[in-house]
Amino acid sequence: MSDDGLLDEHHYDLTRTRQWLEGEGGAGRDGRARRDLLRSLVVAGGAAARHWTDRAPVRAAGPAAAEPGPIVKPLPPDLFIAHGTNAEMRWEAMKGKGLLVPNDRFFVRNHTRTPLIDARTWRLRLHGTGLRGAPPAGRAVEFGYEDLLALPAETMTVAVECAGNGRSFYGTQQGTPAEGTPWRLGGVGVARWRGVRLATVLERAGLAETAVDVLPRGLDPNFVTGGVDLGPVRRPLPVAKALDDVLLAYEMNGEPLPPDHGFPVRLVVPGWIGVSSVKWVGEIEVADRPLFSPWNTRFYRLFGPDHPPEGGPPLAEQVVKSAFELPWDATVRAGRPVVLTGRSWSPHGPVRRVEVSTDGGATWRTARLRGPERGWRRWETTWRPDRPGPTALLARATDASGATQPDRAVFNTYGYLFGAVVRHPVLVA
Ligand SMILES: Nc1nc2c(c(=O)[nH]1)N[C@H]1C(S)=C(S)[C@@H](COP(=O)(O)O)O[C@H]1N2
Ligand SMILES: [Mo]
Repeated sequence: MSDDGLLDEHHYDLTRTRQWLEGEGGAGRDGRARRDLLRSLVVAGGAAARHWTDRAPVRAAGPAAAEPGPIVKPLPPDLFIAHGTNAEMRWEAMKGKGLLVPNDRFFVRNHTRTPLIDARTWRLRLHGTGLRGAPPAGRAVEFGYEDLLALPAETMTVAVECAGNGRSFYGTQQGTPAEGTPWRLGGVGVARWRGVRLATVLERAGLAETAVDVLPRGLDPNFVTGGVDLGPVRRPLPVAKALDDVLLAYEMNGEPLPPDHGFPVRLVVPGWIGVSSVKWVGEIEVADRPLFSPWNTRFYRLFGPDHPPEGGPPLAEQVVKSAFELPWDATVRAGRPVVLTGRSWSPHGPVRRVEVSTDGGATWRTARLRGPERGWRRWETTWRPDRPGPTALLARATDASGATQPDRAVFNTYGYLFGAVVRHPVLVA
């Protein structure tokens, strides 16, 4: 049914990219001319998404007063940095907090806007050639919200992190700005997700032995870029990963999923870049052949001078990162001890060591690791700043596999996977 090697995202993307280039993949409803992949990054034209214009309109919030914003929850400036349709968590908002990021300060990454969906009429529709049923179209199976709640539930505490988290440092720290939302380090959050294993739903829908890929689609408005309608956010997953540890989550930190985080149901795909965790999922295509969408061909692959001209090697798992729970450009008092706290995380395994420099990287000390690791690890170290003036705080984590944070990240046009040590500016006064 599935190639276990496809559990590894790097291997998965390499395999799928090769298949795409060789014309093996199913075009299906997501078909795009393969030459598009070989064209420049910003495709000017294309017949991509005519199919998607028949989608149901988004239900607007309440009576047609003011047009609702792209994000529904309040975004107080002490908790968030606004970036258009996205909102970044301020790291100082995690100081003194437990392991989990409370829902009121969890970052939001919307390609368009948060749809308001009525759980009573919402359906999850599974269809495609990877389900047992009459060929060639397969059959459609539907689940309502209550149907999912009635299935065996599972809970997992994992991070969701945008592949572009840290993107702004390609510009500010390395002098090579990348296009896209200029996240600092707040495009990540850890929550306790509860829901049904995607495996359970796939099995109940009649997963065929021949199934290869699943393609979840969001119910948010179509993503239009450069005048081209690319359809709803959707990104294929190999069946091996779908059956392994993917959750169809309906709860976040003990509450029903908030609208901005995917109500009524979203995917949570542990260890994989954030875009895999499709929010507001309404439909899952299950296919007996590889599937493609702009989100695993045009976007979320590595392009640029240090990468092959056609793009790639594509995105692997996230990279090791660290952040201080401190305002950007914080001021600290000279001559007084200050407890520096932060968190580090890795997709490869537990964080084993965190080193901190308070003098711009000249000398390093080892931070104390605190509490359990779930999603990330908290740490702290005491610093007694003496000399007044500007300095930079640096934190560098190493995980159990030996993976650590380099001084520089290899540039890519879209600024994904910034894993280098970040220089956090601080003023000693
Ligand atoms: N339907 C849909 N799913 C989506 C997105 C989106 O715009 N639409 N954004 C993706 C991206 S790029 C990320 S990083 C995560 C962010 O999840 P959050 O907004 O709950 O933090 O959702 C993913 N799922
Ligand atoms: Mo993302």
